[in-house]
Parts: sequence; C-alpha cells; structure tokens
Amino acid sequence: MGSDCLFCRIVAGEIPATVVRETPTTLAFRDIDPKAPVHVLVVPKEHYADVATLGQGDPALAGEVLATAAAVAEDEGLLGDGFRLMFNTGAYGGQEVFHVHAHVLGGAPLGPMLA
Ligand code: DGP
Repeated sequence: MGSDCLFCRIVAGEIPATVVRETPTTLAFRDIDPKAPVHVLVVPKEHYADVATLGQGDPALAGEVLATAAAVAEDEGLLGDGFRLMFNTGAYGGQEVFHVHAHVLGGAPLGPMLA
C-alpha cells in the first residue's frame, strides 16, 4: 500500500510514533489519542486492510499480531487485572484507519463493551 496508508508510513519510519515493541513482522506503538491508561496499537508490517482480510489471507501473521499484543499486555503489566483486545472492522465497526490494527486497552476498569 505504502504512501497512502498512515500505518504503512509509521512502519516505514516516515511518521513518528512511540514504538513499544517490534518483531520482524509486527510493530506496536502507542495510540495518539489514548482511550485508557494503556492504549497500544499492534499492526502487521505488511498491509492488510482489516482483520477479516488478514485472518483469511495470512492466518499465521494474524497469530503473530496476537502474540505481539499478548507480549505488550505483559510488558505493560496488564495480565493480572486483564485488558481488552479489539479490532474495529469496517464502517459499522468504527474503523478509521484501514491498515489492520489491534487495540490493546487496559490499566483501569473499562466497563462493559456495549453500553
Ligand atoms: P480505528 O477506529 O480502530 O481505525 O482506530 C484508529 C486509531 O488510530 C485511533 O484510536 C487513533 C489512532 N491514530 C490515528 N492516527 C494516528 C497517528 O498518526 N499515530 C498514532 N500513534 N495513532 C494514530
């Protein structure tokens, strides 16, 4: 995808981000507009628009995104009290950036998902 995609540009180092973890295939960085004390986004470096295309196109890479998200949760001290892992998908799912990303949210009680 490249220059048209915000998160491809973060992966490429063209736009700054606060990176908390990097693997050969994934990158985790803090959300610019955090909705919880801990709010980290985990992306595959390769461009997939959303979790449906990633999960069907490269399930192994989807697993690597989950593994990085779990490692971030551990690094951020979230495993004891728990956390939320979320993929907004498409228009009805509230997705705004069309490069698949897992939201890792925690550090305080988040309440029920659907209020
Ligand atoms: P979503 O609605 O699931 O597509 O969430 C997109 C998230 O991306 C939203 O929580 C804000 C975050 N975001 C948007 N632009 C930037 C940016 O330039 N840098 C970072 N770190 N996060 C961004």
